[in-house]
Amino acid sequence: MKYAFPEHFWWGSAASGPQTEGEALNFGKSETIWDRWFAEQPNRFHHGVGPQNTSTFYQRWKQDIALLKKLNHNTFRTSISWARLIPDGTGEINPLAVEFYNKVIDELLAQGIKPFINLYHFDMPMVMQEKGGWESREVVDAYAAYANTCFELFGDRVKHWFTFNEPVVPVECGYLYDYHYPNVVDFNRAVTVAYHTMLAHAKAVEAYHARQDDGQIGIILNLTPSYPRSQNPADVKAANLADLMFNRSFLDPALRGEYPAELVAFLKQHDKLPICQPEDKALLAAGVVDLLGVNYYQPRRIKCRDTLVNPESPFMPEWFFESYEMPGRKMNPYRGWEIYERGIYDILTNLRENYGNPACYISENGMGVENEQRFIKDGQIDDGYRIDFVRDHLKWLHKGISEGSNCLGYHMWTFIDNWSWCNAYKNRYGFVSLDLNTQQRTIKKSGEWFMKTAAENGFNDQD
Ligand code: BGP
Repeated sequence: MKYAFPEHFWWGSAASGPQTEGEALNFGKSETIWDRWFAEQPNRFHHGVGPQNTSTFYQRWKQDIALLKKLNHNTFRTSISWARLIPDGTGEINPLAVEFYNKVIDELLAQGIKPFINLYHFDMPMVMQEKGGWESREVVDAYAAYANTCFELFGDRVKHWFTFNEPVVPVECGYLYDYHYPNVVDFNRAVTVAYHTMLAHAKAVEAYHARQDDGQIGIILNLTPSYPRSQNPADVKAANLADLMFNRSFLDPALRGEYPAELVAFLKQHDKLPICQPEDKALLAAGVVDLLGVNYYQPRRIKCRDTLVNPESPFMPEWFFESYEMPGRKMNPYRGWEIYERGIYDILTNLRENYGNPACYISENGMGVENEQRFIKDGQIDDGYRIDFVRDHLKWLHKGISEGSNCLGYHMWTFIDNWSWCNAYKNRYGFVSLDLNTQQRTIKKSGEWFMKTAAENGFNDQD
């Protein structure tokens, strides 16, 4: 069977500044929370590899964009580093950063690749974190000013903007589960961080719309669908709550301009509402996006709790549900994530049926694999498993589109093996492999498959 995609479908991949640029403390860039955390606790990073060099995009941008072109990308997402562009968080602009991002944007356009630019990818400038990070409204305003600066500087050429990538991640990882800096475990503070992030988002959207540029602004959310273990009401209730906390807490304000009443009632009941200002409501309403990016890696399987909560333990989402390990689930053992291709279709269906079928695209999907060197054949990584992964997800995406979903593209995470936060270079995700010693780039089998798929705007089952 032939899986053909709509005309002008976006084929590409996603990356981020902090995971690719390198030169973390050079050319005028100031520290982010990642640079600081690595300096303080290098042991928290796989093999002690930090964010200094990542995949050297700051030097090799031209070569990398040539590779994007070779892979037949018509679109590519990366992010601007706030700490590089405005090293003090507010105020003076770093001219070297302007020069760098201009070169990247211009080269992408010259190669026929539309730049999709994200403004924040987990990379809080340290000076801003010292002011309280997303717990502070001052930082919300500073972010809005930074966003506006980006629109001013690059908006003549960039027509697809994103305010945040996966804004729930810094909330979960930084303020609930001790996976990221600042390693806080505090539900109240997590709620404030989540709320202020969406206020910052709304300010940026409002500012962009006020400019009346001929582009679009969106947000990128990791919409991990919540599947209950069973239809038992206790399991269904548990899954619904997980969905409210992890998905709808960002999806509803982004698409409807307000929080779900059910979530507000839940927070109120537990005395966890953030401090709101009277003007916030109108601001949130102005934050409705033009375009939604959907990152999809894995489903979230949920069951009700089997045990009572220790009332002395910190208040956590898991007071209300547990994750469920479905027997027979298909796993990516390296990342520890379930592979459930149909999830992509379920997300699109939910958006179509419950959110008015917004313009959206798959902004990340991918498979991180450890020790890929073992798959080298004739000098190239023979990653058939990744081809299967992409193809099987694309089939479900295709079905969603054929049923009317307004899904405009598919971006793979990621273009070239890059630095994955605390996992550093443990799991490789790229269409292109990276030799960390020589910085040599080599297209993998999956890259070749994608090259053909993008050129043909689809694939045959046998491809
Ligand atoms: C997403 C992030 C990316 C990327 C990817 C892979 O959550 O947006 O930055 O890293 O996940 O996950 P990981 O790097 O944790 O393996």
